[in-house]
This record gives sequence, structure tokens and C-alpha cells, in this order.
Amino acid sequence: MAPDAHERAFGTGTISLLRADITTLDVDAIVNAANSSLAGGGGVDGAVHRAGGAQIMRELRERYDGCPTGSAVITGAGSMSARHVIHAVGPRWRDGRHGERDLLRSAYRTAFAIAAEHGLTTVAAPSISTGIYGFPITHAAPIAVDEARTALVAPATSLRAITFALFSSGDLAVFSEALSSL
Ligand code: AR6
Repeated sequence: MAPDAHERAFGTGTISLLRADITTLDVDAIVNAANSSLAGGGGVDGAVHRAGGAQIMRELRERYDGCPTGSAVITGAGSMSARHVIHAVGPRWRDGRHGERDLLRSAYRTAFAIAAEHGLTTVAAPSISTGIYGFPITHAAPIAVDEARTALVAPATSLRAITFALFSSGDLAVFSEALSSL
């Protein structure tokens, strides 16, 4: 395994790392870093609703009454290239002693489980919680890639490709290190 790899195979699938705006990716589903009221916001969430259009918020309001931290819900993707958006709610970082790691793990796990339940093959995810929610990315990246691997090696899963769309070269380097260390 070369250091700083950007792609690694697990089971019948692959984890890839990409520096990209997640809203531009042509995948079955993109994961959104949402909040528990599913009310929209800044960061990825703002970008997803801007790029996808008002249909996404309409569908969220019709189908869901919020979403607990550590869980996720699915909608269509409006006018984006992706087919679905999986809105995952990561924790706000406090001091690391309030279950933040387990909640982040659960947010990724639920998001990938929803993708598999829908028979999806390709999913892109951002680095949940490491922006506005302040989760240190050095703690978050190993959890993210570990959950992606778990999803890809699950028996009979439809998932074949999980791409992490990172916004900066620094974030990409941290995920790359975590992927190499898996
Ligand atoms: N594509 C990929 N990554 C992005 C994009 C994008 N278009 N935009 C930002 N990032 P954040 P959180 C990166 O703040 O920490 C919202 O208000 C960003 O640089 O989007 O989970 C919600 O409504 C960072 O690395 O999500 C919630 O209230 C990462 O995505 C709250 O923020 C996540 O940052 C959620 O905060």
C-alpha cells in the first residue's frame, strides 16, 4: 500500500478520495451533512439545496419530521446529476466525551445502510461534522473510511463505490492517511 493512496479496494467495492464539490458528482446518491431539523443551513447543506433546487426541501417537509443525530433520511436530488440525496446528521463536537465518535459512526453507517436498502451502487459522501460542527478531521477521517469499508464488505451489498468528496487538499491528505492506515 503506497502512502497517501486515493483509492483502495475492499470486497467487491472501492473507496476513492476526490477533491470535489459533492453537488457536481454523477453518482446514485450524495450524502448531505444535514442538521436534525432538516431545515437547511450552510456548508454542504447549503450547497446541496442551492444546486438541487426547492424540490429537495419540499420532499423533506412532506416525508420527514426531522432526523435524530446519528441517523439519516433519503430524498430525490432535484436538478443535480445524482439520483438521490441521503441527509445524514452528524454530531456537533463538544469535547469528545459526549458520544461524538459513536454518533458520527452511526451517521455514516445509517447513510450507507439506506443506500444499500435502495439497491444503490455508487455513493459520494462529504466529511460529515468537520465543518460548522467542529469535529476534528483527524478523529473523523478514520471513522468515515472504516464505516465505508464495513459497508462495502457487507454480504450481498449493492454498494460498489464510495467516494469521499473533500473540499480542501488538507482534508484530502488527512483522509488519504486514514485510508492508507485501514
Ligand atoms: N462539497 C464537498 N464538501 C463540502 C462542500 C461541498 N459543496 N461544502 C462544504 N464542504 P459542513 P457539518 C465541506 O459545515 O460540519 C450546516 O449548516 C466542509 O469544508 O457542511 O456536518 C448544516 O445545516 C467540511 O469539510 O457540515 C448543519 O447545521 C465538510 O464539508 C451543519 O452545517 C462538512 O462541513 C453541519 O455541519
